[in-house]
Amino acid sequence: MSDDSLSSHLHEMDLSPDAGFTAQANGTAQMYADADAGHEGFWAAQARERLSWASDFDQTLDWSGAPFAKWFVGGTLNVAYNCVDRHVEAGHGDRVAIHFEGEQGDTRTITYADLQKEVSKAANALEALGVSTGDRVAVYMPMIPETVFTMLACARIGAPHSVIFGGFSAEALHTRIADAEAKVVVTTDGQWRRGKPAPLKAAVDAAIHHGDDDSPVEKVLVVKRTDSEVEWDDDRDVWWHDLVEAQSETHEAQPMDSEHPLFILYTSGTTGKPKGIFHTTGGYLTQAAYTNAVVHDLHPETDVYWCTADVGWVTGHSYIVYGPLANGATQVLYEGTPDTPHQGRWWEIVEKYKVSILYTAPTAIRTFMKWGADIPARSDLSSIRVLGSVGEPINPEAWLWYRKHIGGDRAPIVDTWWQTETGAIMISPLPGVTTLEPGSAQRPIPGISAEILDDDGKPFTEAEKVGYLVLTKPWPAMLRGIWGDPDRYRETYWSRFGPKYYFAGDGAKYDAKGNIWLLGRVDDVMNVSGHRLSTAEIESALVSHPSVAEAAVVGAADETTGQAVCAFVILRGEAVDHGEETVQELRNHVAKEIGPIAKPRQIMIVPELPKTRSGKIMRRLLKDVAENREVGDVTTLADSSVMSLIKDGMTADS
Ligand code: 6R9
Repeated sequence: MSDDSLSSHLHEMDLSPDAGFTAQANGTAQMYADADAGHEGFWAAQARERLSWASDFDQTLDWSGAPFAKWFVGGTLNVAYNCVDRHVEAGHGDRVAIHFEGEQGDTRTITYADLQKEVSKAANALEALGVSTGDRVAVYMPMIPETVFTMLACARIGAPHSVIFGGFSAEALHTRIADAEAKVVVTTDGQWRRGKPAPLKAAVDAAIHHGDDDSPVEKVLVVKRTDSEVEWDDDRDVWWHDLVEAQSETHEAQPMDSEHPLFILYTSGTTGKPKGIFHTTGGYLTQAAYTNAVVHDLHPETDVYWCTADVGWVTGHSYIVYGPLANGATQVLYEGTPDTPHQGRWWEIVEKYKVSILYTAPTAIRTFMKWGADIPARSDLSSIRVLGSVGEPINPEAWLWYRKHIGGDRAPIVDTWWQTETGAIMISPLPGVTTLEPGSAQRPIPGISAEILDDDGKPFTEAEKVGYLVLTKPWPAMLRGIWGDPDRYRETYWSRFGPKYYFAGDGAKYDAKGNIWLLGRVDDVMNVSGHRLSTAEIESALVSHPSVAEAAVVGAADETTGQAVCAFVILRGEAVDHGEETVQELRNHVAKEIGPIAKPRQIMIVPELPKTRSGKIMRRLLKDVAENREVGDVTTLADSSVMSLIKDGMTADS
């Protein structure tokens, strides 16, 4: 579709809420007014309505130690009890919690009663391995039910988990295990990827035997998933089927303080070192449950919900495990890739389970667009009534395709902006309430306050002017800090515009209707297929290769993945440039250091990098090169001939 026909198409569409939808929607226009009338009162009501507290809280928010928040002070509750036991106690034990669909076609149906037994057994097993309240447990697993059992078992005993995405390398795993000082790692022998088993435990072994460091890991609990050969340490390694299966099916959930740490999740920052974002109990669960109810419009008795994220990312934490299970949802958990065994796999799953709410990422939608609308057309998608998008801005074209080919031209799309740090959805339309605007996340949900600031830190409301998104009031699911590094927390989020504003790191603007449009990161963080990667982290991976002297990484626009990693590399004097072979070697090196997702799409070997007089690499100029644009202003370069050197080198190569 050309831009012209796209905009005329948009003009003709009526995207106001459907009356029938509004009549049954969980979200209401009144909520905005209620939250405006009393921020803390609104959240206190959400906390009491949506969760079961072992003891009620006596203060809603303690902001006296800002920017370190305490929510629902004095209250106690158990997250696993809220996500599992109370549903069984309420008579919903027979309700399906998880429809598991393995990549190989194996399936498992897990009811809430089953879940209670599985989580209890896993909690008993972790305790048998010496885990107690406050100990950290690393989880390095694929998308299988045991992963959910493990996370909930940790929550049950108050042992914060640190889930590490199964696509990360041994090296990345090592850093994260060391930073959190995890006592136990839960993993699998391998994982299914495109019909083949890929090893997983091997990376745990390598992460533990890393150089001369003393590993904090005492035990490794291993689920057999692919039946692959693994190395075994009799003193340290334990099979899940030996230990967990032998445990009692009952386990008493102990109430935790509302501010007890629930999990740590590492995310990329602007420096090489990943940040351990940590979340606590009462506030996090309140907002996860509330947003899943009002933004996804989840009705647990009738909906079948499916969030396609990996549990290794925050979306999997909040919208596979905690939000939906706190609400007693029935959901699909799918292990594999969208094109195994064929490109219609997702749509067959939607048809099979009658999925009514689908939450996915723009990069997936753009991939499906590329594969063609005839593929989803082969399945019956009429069960779908709400669509969600998360991870990066969704371009209007992809929005319209999603609405038309997946949503039957009728399902509202919620474009949800949030971050690992925010813990839960912050900016999004409410289905049944909001008149939708394709491409825009629109406005903060009830209970959340945001502004856009100019370079001087002044809020503005003019349309089409570009500024920085900030959050202006504390919210229940906000991060409580960076694990072990309170200063970095203050510096990263609360200093750019002073201590009053949480700086999200995203550019934003308003349109003439007052909708917020998110414009991508303004810092050195890239967004590749909705995954956050830091330029600094990939640069340090590259320079750790013996042939590399210096490296600069930029995110260049990419039609499918949003951004793609492009690296500019200066080789060491003694290193020989073997052309394509060297490039391949460096790409593989990055995959080994960080993981395949960080593999540069393109590596350009260059003689020099553009630097300012103070020695800062001017990534803006490299981005111009990577995106095949005329190179911008070079006047601040220390040596203005560098750019022509780089450009000449590239034309010679191609
Ligand atoms: C949930 C998640 C956070 C960054 C965030 C922003 C981008 C996420 C978005 C979006 C535009 C949306 N982002 N959702 N940008 N529209 N609906 O993705 O967390 O991995 O921490 O990434 O992703 O740039 O700052 P996380």
